[in-house]
Amino acid sequence: MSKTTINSIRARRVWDSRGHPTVEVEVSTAGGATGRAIAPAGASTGAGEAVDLRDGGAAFAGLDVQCAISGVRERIAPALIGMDAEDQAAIDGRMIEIDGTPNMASLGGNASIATSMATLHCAAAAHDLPLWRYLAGDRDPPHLPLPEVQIFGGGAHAERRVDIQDFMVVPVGADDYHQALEWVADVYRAAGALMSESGRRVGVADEGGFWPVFDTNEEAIEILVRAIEQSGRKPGQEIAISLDIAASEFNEDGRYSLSCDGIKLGTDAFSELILKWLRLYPIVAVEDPLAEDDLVGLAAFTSRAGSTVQVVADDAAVTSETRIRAAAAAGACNAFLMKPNQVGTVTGARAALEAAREVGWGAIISARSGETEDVTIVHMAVGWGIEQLKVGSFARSERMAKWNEGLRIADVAPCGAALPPADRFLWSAA
Ligand code: 2PG
Ligand code: MG
Repeated sequence: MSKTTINSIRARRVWDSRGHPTVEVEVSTAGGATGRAIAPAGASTGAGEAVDLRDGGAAFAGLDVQCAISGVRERIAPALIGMDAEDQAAIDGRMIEIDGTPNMASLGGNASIATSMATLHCAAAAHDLPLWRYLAGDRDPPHLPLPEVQIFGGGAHAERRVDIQDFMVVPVGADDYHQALEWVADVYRAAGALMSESGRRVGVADEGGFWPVFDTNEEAIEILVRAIEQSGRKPGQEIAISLDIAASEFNEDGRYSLSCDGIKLGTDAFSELILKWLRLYPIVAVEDPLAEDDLVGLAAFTSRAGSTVQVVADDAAVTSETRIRAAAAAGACNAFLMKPNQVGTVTGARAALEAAREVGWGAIISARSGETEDVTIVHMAVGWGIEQLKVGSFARSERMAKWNEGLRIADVAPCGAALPPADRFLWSAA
């Protein structure tokens, strides 16, 4: 038995930012190292994601996770105890084997990702290293990630007050991570003031963005531009806009039903509408602009917008290496949203990142709408040199924990608060 041999795995129920149950796992080694991680949960989930295993039944609207926790205790722990915490691929491979389904339907992706990330933390702790440093290995991390921050939340995160899910800002002109967050704080405050002045401030959506009461989807974009201006920054040059359309949420049989605008559009007309927004507003990224399974539509959209705008596959890629390769081969999208729990293991997430790099795609690591104090993704962003980070808005502790973790890393990492060079981003070619 070596120092890094796993000798205990504990699982427990904790609660997420929506007050829903979720899975926390703690992995310990013979040498006394411990790592802990918590599974996040989505609301607008892609059909191809690893299964988020819930109990069903009466308790907590069916969302309890006792079955996922029993799976960790009774099936995962006996199989992983005795294995080496450093051998992440073997740990993750063993869980996939025990699960026996293509999408973690039996153990639950929530059980597996919490175990997988806890093992990763444990291995870093065994080396007495912060996780970002353990992940970076021999080379120094090149930079901190450029933040992508939600200002208005809509779609499935705000009772569909507007159809578009995330109205976000990207501080493209910021000198470093500190300035990026300072600018975002100013925009968030300015947006809140604008909402109050116009009597539209009714609270915040699931990820801390203002809960919008807009007459049309486009009005939310207009007000976002105004908020950027009022914060004293130049829209486009200093702070740009990014939209997560999450189009699968309001698509039925190829028709997009924009209830806020009172219109139903086919694929071509809906694509044209988004392309018009790209012309009118300083938008640098669009996520899931069309339904997740419409590779043909996404390819046509990408061929028109993709030379200067990020076309981001979230539901369309679900952090799957295979789906990324298939989408890239079809010419659909040019970046992916990396959510480790979509694929259920750290190894799977890493494989998706490598596939994206091979096909020349950008990568944005992302939190989920249901989050906790877990900050693993920030360490992955820095350690793996991922260019962008999306964790919802600039409010609420489950979000701020992640932005703040970036500040702590910037304080000690050799890259300091440096952001990726502007020419790493498509929009700098505009
Ligand atoms: C998304 C995420 C975060 P959810 O769609 O990108 O905004 O939402 O976690 O609900 O899938
Ligand atoms: Mg999304």
